Parts: sequence; structure tokens; C-alpha cells
Amino acid sequence: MDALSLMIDAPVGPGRLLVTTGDLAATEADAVVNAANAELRGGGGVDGALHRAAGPQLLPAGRAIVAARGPLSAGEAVITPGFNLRARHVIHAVGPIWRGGMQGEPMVLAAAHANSLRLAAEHGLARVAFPAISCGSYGYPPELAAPIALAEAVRGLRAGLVREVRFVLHGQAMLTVWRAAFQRLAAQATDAGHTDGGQPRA
Ligand code: AR6
Repeated sequence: MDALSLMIDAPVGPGRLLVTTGDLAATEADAVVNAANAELRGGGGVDGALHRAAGPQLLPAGRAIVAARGPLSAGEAVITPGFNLRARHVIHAVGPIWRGGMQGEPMVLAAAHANSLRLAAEHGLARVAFPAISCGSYGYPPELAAPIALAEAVRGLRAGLVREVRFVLHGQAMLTVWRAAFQRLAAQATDAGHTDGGQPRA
């Protein structure tokens, strides 16, 4: 299957969940979520791509936040403008570093997503785009991250925190993993008695 036919576009609660491949740094949204580090000092991966596209103002904006409140704990999120990005804002979320899965990683990954969505809601931002937080240098296995990320997106959409959550993933392999997790979530929702055309109604 090609990437287009693997794409997900589903109604969830009053909102919409999308999963696509693409470049988060070129994504139009009210906010894009950065897979950041605790010091907001920039880095590689999606963080590097967002900083390059946003321009040189993004780094000092993050540094000012860290100077004022100290480094972020894993699972926390803060917001800056998007500067030259097509997204109006960047929500910087720190995912967990994978250490085998018994160090609270699932809870921290869920918190990174939930706190990002809460922050978006507090700022009245309706359309939020996420990367696969922690699935690059932080080493989180995508098969284990996808169900957590999707469950938090579904929860936020159903709660009406935001109107649209989009996952913008690097590569078709990642999209295939997210799609399988989405289908399992939809099947669980159907088993639980929710019938919304098979879409997650968790
Ligand atoms: N658009 C969408 N996804 C991307 C892009 C892009 N432009 N570039 C990379 N990815 P990572 P982490 C994917 O390493 O694991 C940074 O140095 C990538 O293929 O960006 O949370 C930070 O400063 C992977 O699937 O984030 C931190 O120190 C996913 O985005 C640390 O890495 C996340 O990979 C955070 O590590």
C-alpha cells in the first residue's frame, strides 16, 4: 500500500484525527509539537528541523523560558511562537528516554501528549500537529509509543480540548505502525459497545 492509502482521517468525538507522513516543519497548524529536550537547547531530528524552519528567534525564546523556570521535566510542555514556521506556535514537549519500559516511560509519554493538548486548549489552539515523540534519538519503540500517543489524542479530542490532532510521521514504516495501533484502538472501542463506524470512541 502507498502512503496515501495508509493515511488516517477519522472523526473522533466532536473533532478529527489525522495520521500522515510528512515534514512537521512544513506543516500548517495552530501549533506543532516539538520533541524537545529538557533545556530547550535545540538538537537533531524533528527539533533541528523545526528550529531551522522557524529561524534564529526560536532558540532564545526557549532559553528564556528555561531561564525563568528551570529545565523541563520529562512529560512537561511549554509554548513559544512559531516565528517563520507555517504553524503559529510551537509546543515544546519533552518525551521520555527509553530505558527498557520499566522506568515509567509509558506514563511520561502519555503526559507529554496530554500536557501538549492541555496547553493548546489553554491558548485556544484548535489544530495541533505532533511528531512521533521519543521515537527517534530517545529510542522509544514505535510499536509501544503509537497506542499511547493515539489514546491521548482520542482522549483530548473527545474532551473537546482541540478540534484536530494530526500526527505527521517520518516515513511509511512509521505510518504503518501508527495505522495498526489505530485499528486496534478502533476495534477495542467497538468491542466496548461504541459503534461509530469503527472509529475510536474510547
Ligand atoms: N517531521 C516529522 N518527523 C520527523 C522529522 C520531521 N521533520 N524529523 C525527524 N522526525 P526525534 P525524540 C521523526 O529524534 O526521540 C532531539 O535532538 C523521527 O524520524 O526528533 O523525542 C531533541 O533535541 C522520529 O520518528 O525526537 C532531543 O534531545 C521522531 O520524529 C531528542 O532529539 C522523533 O525523533 C528528542 O528525541
